[in-house]
Amino acid sequence: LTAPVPTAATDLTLWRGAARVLLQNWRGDSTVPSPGLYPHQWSWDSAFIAIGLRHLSVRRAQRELETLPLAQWGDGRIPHIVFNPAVPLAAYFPSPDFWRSSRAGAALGAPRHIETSGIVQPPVHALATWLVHRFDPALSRRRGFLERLRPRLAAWHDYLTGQRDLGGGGLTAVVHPWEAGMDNSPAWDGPLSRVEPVPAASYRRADLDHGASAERPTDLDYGRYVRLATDYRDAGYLDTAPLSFAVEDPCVNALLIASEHALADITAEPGGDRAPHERRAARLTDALVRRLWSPEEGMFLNRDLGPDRLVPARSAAGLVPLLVPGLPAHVADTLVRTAKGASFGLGTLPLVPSYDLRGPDFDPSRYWRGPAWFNINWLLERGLRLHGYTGEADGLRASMLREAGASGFAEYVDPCTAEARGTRSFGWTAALGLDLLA
Ligand code: 9WN
Repeated sequence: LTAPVPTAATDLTLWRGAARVLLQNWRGDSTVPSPGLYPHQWSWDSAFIAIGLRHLSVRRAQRELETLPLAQWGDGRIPHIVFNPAVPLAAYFPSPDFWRSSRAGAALGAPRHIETSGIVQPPVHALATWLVHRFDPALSRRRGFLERLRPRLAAWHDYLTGQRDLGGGGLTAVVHPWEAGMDNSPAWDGPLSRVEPVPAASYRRADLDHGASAERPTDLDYGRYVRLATDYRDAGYLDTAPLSFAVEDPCVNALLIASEHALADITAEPGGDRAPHERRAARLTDALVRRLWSPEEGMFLNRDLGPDRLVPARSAAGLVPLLVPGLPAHVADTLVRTAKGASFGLGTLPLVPSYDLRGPDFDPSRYWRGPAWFNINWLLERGLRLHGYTGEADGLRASMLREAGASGFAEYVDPCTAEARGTRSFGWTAALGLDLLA
């Protein structure tokens, strides 16, 4: 153990509970989000988990972040799932025999001996790497932690800002709802409506073995997810192939900007030039505001690159840019006002919901269509602090600490009652709880 164990009784209970989850979900060189529902390594989960794991074991946190890019493809993409070959195929769908990465992705340099998915997830990795480094710089230097990760993180960001600038406007785009990490957000309903679902009988949903169907995406959503993933795979995972789904997401881009700033720090630490990364972060920030800011809604929206227009759905993804350091002050202030308003209830509800409480499709239990998620609330807490909203940040922190433990480290909770939803003993809920406690 590298962190002091807290002395206050309630903190100690939370600390013990969170530590238990992280120890139980550890698989030797990375952490599973949940042993039943998600039994492999997930990309953005690993980054959030490492941020919390550093308080228990810096070595494990470093290992978590080092393991993931071992599965990086030659074109720079870090896959959204790295499959554990010891887990039976039927345990999770889509399984490695669906993605067939080592064959279908061969031309793009997919690893030959590790099976992965072919899509990506939000780039939280450089941010996590920098936070883990800073926690114990001496150990990090001794192990060459930053040296090993820096070129891989740079290639990852080059991929996202290069090949994935599908709209040509200076932002990165997602080609599947799973890539944004908010799988069934109402923000995808419009863009997804153009996608022909595959027949339900052509695959088996393993998620329903572990999760209540009222808390998971619908079969219609799944039919469309599978269609998109199949088409992408059959086109050899090429981003130049015609894509029926391409969206610029404010949360993904905000995380890319935060991570690009972290990459500047990572580069400067051994004496490298931070300027190219700072310049890229500034360009991305300009593009984010130019392409995704909606003054009418007082928040950021998704841009659907098919018709090239903003999607009117108000998802919490549109508040996450609050964590961008160079955001114009009037934009940051407006975001906080929106978060505190009737749509998102910051300061009045236990946690900020994933979707507008007053939106036509709001559902307090169904996954990313309303429930509150701890990673999004952690990002907002960070953003509030960054822009000087200390009181709001303190309130959100206290609430997250209370609900993380009370919910049994739930995957998500009802945003109004804080009742647990989804799976329990969920990796990033435990990790980020631990991080807020420290
Ligand atoms: C698909 C692992 C992942 C998270 C995502 C969350 C959920 C997967 C699924 O679980 O997605 O990637 O099977 O539902 O939406 O954010 O990374 O925890």
